Amino acid sequence: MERLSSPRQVAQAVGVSESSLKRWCDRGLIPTVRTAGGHRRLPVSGVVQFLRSGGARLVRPELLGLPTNTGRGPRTLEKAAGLLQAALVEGDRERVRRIVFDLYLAEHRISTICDEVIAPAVNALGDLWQHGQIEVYCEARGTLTALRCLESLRLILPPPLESAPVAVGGTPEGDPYQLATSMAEIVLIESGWNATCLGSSLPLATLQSAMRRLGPRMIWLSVSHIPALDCFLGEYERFYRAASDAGVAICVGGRALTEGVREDMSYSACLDEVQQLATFAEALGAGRAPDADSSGTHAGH
Ligand code: B12
Repeated sequence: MERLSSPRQVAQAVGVSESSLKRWCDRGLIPTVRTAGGHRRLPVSGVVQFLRSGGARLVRPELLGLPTNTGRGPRTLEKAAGLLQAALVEGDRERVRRIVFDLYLAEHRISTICDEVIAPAVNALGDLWQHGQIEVYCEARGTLTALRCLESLRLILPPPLESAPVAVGGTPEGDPYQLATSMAEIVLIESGWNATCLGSSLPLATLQSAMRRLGPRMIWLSVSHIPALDCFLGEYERFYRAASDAGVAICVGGRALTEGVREDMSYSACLDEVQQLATFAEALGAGRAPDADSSGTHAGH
């Protein structure tokens, strides 16, 4: 359900008069919808896109449901990465959201924020834990905080068009990791897809049922852990063949897909980062054959 604000709330949030705000709406700079009673309402996603294009600055972000002081933090990926790691260690949800939303408002793509800021910060928590520098609860809380932050970022993205191509995905059975597959979902939504992460630790047979019932044009699989390689490769091959017969693209990625494992797999694309997923998806969604070389994509067998 899209979050809507009144013109007064938005005017106060960006520090302009209601009449200036309505003029922006009349010029089509901010999308509006009407309530049953004919009152104007502004989807927060539309206001955020306007802010990203430099249309105005936030004065009272909390009026739009954004963290206090959003819009005043670092706008560069390098500065944000260190700050995010510290906020994740402390499990400070509002600070984590603010850092990530600031980067998004500074017009960084979500795929870039995921690959260059969130993933390295979360991975660093694992290293701190391994070296006895933080408790395991800090690592667990940090991962959960990052997941929640992605979820709240998703809520301020414009919803997919009805004509958007459908994508579904998840992680295979025995793989409990949630963050990378959630990143794939939000990155595809940003790229104009109607994407749904179905969950973690899913038997590939159930993904095959989802393929029949939900009619995706693409399925992504994030593989961070493979409990039994032979079993995975056998099931995966059956799954890939069914998808290929149905004309569904299979995009795979994740740290468990080492060179040796990839050699024994077929796929439409095997990708190392979610930025490459965005490039691949945008080409596929636009009906162009994805360019296997430009994004570092490894074309399938
Ligand atoms: C969070 C976490 C967990 C959580 C996950 C919780 C959750 N809800 O997701 C839980 C508690 C399950 C867990 C469990 C374990 N973990 Co753990 N975990 C981590 C941690 C801290 C972060 C992993 C993560 O989510 N990173 C963020 C993601 C987004 O980053 P990423 O995986 O690199 O993904 C990027 C790319 O790979 C790519 N990508 C990934 N998938 C896809 C898919 C597509 C389609 C595309 C295009 C791209 C793509 O894009 C992403 C963004 O850039 C890492 C730390 C580390 N340094 O890696 C340890 C780590 C992976 N875990 C480790 C260990 C040891 C374990 C346990 C064995 C601990 C234990 N004793 O029980 C268990 C094993 C569980 C299992 N069966 O595998 C070790 C692994 C060591 C090794 N070499 O094998 C690590 C490295 C920690 C460490 N330094 O020791 N873990």
